[in-house]
This record gives sequence, C-alpha cells and structure tokens, in this order.
Amino acid sequence: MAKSAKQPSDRVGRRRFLKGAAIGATALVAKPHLAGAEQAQAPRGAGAVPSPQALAAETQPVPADVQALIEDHPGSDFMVDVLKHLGFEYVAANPGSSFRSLHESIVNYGGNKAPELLTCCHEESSVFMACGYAKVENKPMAIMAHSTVGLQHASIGVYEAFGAQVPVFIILGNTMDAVTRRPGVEWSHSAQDAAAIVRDYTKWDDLPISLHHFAESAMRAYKIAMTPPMGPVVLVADSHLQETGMGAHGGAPRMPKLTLARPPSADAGAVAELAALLVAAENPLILGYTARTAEGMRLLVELAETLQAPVSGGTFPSRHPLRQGGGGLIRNADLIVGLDVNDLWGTVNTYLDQQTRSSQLLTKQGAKLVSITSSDLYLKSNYQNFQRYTEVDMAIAADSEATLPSLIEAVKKLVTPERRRIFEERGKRFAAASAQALEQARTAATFGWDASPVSIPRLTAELWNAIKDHDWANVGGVGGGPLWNVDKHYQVLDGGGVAAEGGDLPTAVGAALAHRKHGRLAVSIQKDGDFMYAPGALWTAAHHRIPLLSVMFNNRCYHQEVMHIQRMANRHQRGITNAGIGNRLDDPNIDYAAMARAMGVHGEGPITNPNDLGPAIRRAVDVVRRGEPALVDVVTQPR
Ligand SMILES: Cc1ncc(C[n+]2csc(CCOP(=O)(O)OP(=O)(O)O)c2C)c(N)n1
Repeated sequence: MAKSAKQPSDRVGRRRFLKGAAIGATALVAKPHLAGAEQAQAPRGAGAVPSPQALAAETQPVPADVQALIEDHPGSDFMVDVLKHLGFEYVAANPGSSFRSLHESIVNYGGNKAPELLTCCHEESSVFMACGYAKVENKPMAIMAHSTVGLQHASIGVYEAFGAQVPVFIILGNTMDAVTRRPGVEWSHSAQDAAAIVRDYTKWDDLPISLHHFAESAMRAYKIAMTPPMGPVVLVADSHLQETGMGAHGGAPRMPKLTLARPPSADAGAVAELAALLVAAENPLILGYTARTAEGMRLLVELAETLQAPVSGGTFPSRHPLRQGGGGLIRNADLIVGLDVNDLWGTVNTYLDQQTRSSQLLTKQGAKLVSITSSDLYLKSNYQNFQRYTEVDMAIAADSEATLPSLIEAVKKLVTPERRRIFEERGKRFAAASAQALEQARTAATFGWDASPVSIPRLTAELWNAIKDHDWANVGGVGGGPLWNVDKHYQVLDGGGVAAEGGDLPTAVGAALAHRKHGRLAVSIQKDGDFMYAPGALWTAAHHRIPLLSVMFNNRCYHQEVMHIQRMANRHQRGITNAGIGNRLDDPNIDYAAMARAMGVHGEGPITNPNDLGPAIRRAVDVVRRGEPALVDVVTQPR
C-alpha cells in the first residue's frame, strides 16, 4: 500500500488520538457490559477516524474508574522476565484476548527481543515450527496459544512433539476467575482445566495462581521438557495474573535458579556387560540414534569404527563405509544393539497378516537383542505411539548419546590384537558392499531421467547439484536419497514423530529459522498434500525473512492414500480405476508458485520439463542466499 506523506501537525494529532483511544479502550474494559454493544454499533474501519468521544478523551481528565485500571507494573512484565531468564529466543505468537497483557508486555516491556514474537497463522503450525527449531537448536521455542481454541488447534503439533520427543514450551492463555471474564467470547474461550485436552501427550502442565508460582513452574516445565525423553509442556498464564500489578504480589518475586538434569546414562555394570557382548560378537549391528550434537554423531562413528560394525539408521555419515541398509543385515546379525530406536519391534519383525495376527521374527536363532533407550524411563498409557513390546535380552534405561562415551571406553579396553584383526576384515567387506550400493543408486537414478512429470531421483539430483557446495541442511519433508552426502549432524532432521500431515512445511520453517544464524542453506522437499493443510507457515517465513528453499514434490494427490485404496481394491477384486477419488489434488491444479508469490515468497514453476529444473533451483538458491524464502513447484511422478 502506498504511504502518503503526512504533515507534521497531522502526525502529532494521530499520536494524541491513539493515546486517547487507548484510554477509551480501557474505559470499555472498565464497563464490560458496554463493550459488546459499542463495538457492534461501530462501523467497519471506524478505528481510522477519531470519534468525538475519543477526541474528547484527549483533553478531559482520565476518569477515576479508568485510573484504577492503569497498571505500571503488570504481572505479565514479570512473566517476560521469566521468559528472558529461560533464554527463549522466540515466541511463536497466536494472539488472543486471553493474553490480556502478556503479548503487550513482550513487545513493549521486553522490547520484542529475546524473546521475539513470530507472527503465525495457525497454532498447529506454531508447534511444528517449534519442533523444527528445537531439533536444530536443542532447546525449546515458546508458543503462545490462545486459550481453549488455540490449544485445540495446536493439539496435533503437540502430539508430534510428544511422539518425536522434542522439547516445546506452550504458554496457554486462560481466565480462571469467572467474574473477571468479559461477557460473551471470553466464556467460551475459558476452561476449568485448560491443559486437559493435551494432557495425554504432554510431559507436564501447570496452572500457576501467583507470580512466584509461575516462576517456579516455568523452571520446572523447562527442566522437564529438556530431560530425555524430552517432550512438550504447557504452562497456563492466567489472564488475571497477567494483568494484576506486581504490588498485589508484594513486588516481583525472586527469580528461581534453573539447573537442567543431566541426561541419564547407563550404570557401569550394564556398560561392561554390553561392551563384552559387542567385542565377542561375530556380526554385531548397531541401529543408530538421532544425534543432538556434532559430538553425538562423532561418538556413533567412533563406536562403529572401533568395532568395524555396520550402522543402520540414525545420524551417521551417509557415505561412511560402515553405513549399511537392507533386511539382510538383521538376518545376519548375532547381536543387535538398538540406540533410542523408535520402533525396535517393527525393525526386527515383519508383520504378516492382520487377520491371523501373525508376524515373523527376522533375527537368526540365538541372536541377542539389546536396547538402550530413555523411553524405558517414561511412558503414558492412552496414546499408543510407543509401539509393540519388544523382547530384548538386555534393556538399558538410559540416553544413548550420554552413554556412548563410557561404552566406547569399555569396548576399547576389551579389544585384543586378534579381535582387531577380525574387525578389520569385517570392515573391508562392508566397505566393498557400500561402494557397490552407491554405484547401484547412481544407476537407478538415471531411469526415467528425462521423464515428465519429473522423476524423484532427477529432482533430488538437480537439487543436490545446486546445494552441495553450500553449508546445507535438509529441514524435512522427503529425504534427499542415497546420493546426498550427509556428513554433519544437522544435515538431517530425523526423529520419531507421529506422521501427521500438515507438519512438514512449518517444521521446515522452524528449522530454517534455527539454521539462519549459522548461515546454513535450509532446503526441504515439500509434499503437496502436506503443504495444503496450513500453507500460511510460508507467509511466516516471508514475514520474518526466514531463508528456506522449498522444492515442491507435487504429485497432485495424496498418493500414499491412492496406493492404499489400490491395495484394498485389489483385495476386493474391484479394479483400481477409482483409487484417485477423494485423493487427487487436481481439477483445478493448484499453482503453488502463485501461492508463494501471493505471500511474498519467490515462486518458480510449475515445472514439468526436467531440463527447466536446474536453472529454476539455482535462481531460487540465489534468493535464499540473500536471506529470503523461495519455492520451486515441480510436477513429479507419484513416487
Ligand atoms: C493429519 C493427518 N491426516 C491424515 C493422514 C493420513 N495420510 C497419510 S499420508 C497422506 C497423504 C499424503 O499426501 P502428500 O503429503 O501429498 O504425500 P504423497 O503421499 O502424495 O507423497 C494422508 C492423508 C495423516 N497422516 N495425517
């Protein structure tokens, strides 16, 4: 919108009007029974023109009942101090009147700096953004969710954080004291037990009734969220507590000290026992964990190299000769060690038939199974994301990354020259297999190279070409595939989750935000179905100048569900012709580049000719390197 130059006198008048209007608005709060009626009578856009009453408010003394409402030190200022003390960089904001004064305190008292508000378009996206951010930064982002409706919207994101064991800190607005609720909406936006809706999939929640209580519970919530297995927490910020002056609490309470719990590591006996098993095994297999840090990845490599044992899954360099895949590994192993594996049962078993409930154990007879996981320390009953019970020979209830230093030391002490010679022979076999697998992947990528719609290997290869010389990080969506050389812990965004559609885009935005200060090039291969759940997250990226390269894997359908209907139709012998009904996202086709441009994001596409892809991605990379988001819409093969 073009801005007209204002006369100086005009500007002063406007400022004075705003001051008067603020007092006027306060007066409405003082007379809540009038608020609804006066708002209903005001014509749309009336706020732009000062009303006679508002102008009068500039010159007349402030009425006594309004004076009583003026508060220089609201409780919400102290809440901001608490957020600063906890070191939050960002608060994903979803405004609402349950944040009676916290929102205002963050931007004015807190100066909108550490924490800074991020303007979000959906509470669910806010929580996903926080998940992406926490996976990169290893600390929570705060989220302001507005009361009942805000938390209801947020709930899938909260479930994702719970499933992925990611720390997320939700500040929930709510009004407990019924007589301070304004008539109308504020009643439907208040709950007696506001956090109840997500309690089954949060680690902890509280409803503090004093500022001191708020501070202590904020420390406790943060500590619980950050203790493995990490997870989401909810802290209710009562609206009356926000508004009430600190004087009512005898001044600002003392800020409690925050000390995070050390991640639990295995006891010395368990470590010694496992080290002996690992050194003695002829074919050990390590199922890798998601490393939180560069050190976490280095430790996994050190353990694998010390034993020359293969690693499947987890944060392990993709071109390392010990990185292995395929079912044969499980069948061959005489010792399998699962390191914080999300679904160990599903990894070592094949599910055969739902009707007969039959499954098949993939491990060979006599093979030993050991798990190290902090999930053994904490479980909730209702939601079943914990997967099937796994029969293991040794269960070590601990955090894998914290346990590895002592395990590596114990293994090294037991390795004799004879065992080392055997390990080296083993390592050579895996190196040969790994080189062969890479060659096979290169050949496979050439199939359908010139096809239109574009093949997935062509898409990932073109993208890899454009990013490989940058400090890149994949921030979710579809993986880069076997040809991407992953050698840094932050280049993949792994880790559990509950596979909820609508999460990939905001997760990518949150992770890209975290990568921004490290100067990394954040890229995501974005599925179209997922994108359409809550595309507003892209606007948040544009608004906050979050550099994200989003390459659309646009197969114009919910293809996973198409495949499912096809399977069912086959089973019922009715043909697969109708499998696209209810699943196709075409007629009309969605123009994602235009959607991006409408939100202020650089948009390319739709690209159907694979030869146009490389140049379009390179143009988009240039935009992202300048600090802005960009989207390249690629019309692809279904899978
Ligand atoms: C919230 C939610 N609703 C429904 C599903 C079921 N579901 C799984 S995959 C999928 C479609 C995925 O479509 P898209 O994101 O375009 O990926 P594609 O399968 O086409 O690769 C759906 C609807 C889900 N996982 N989450």
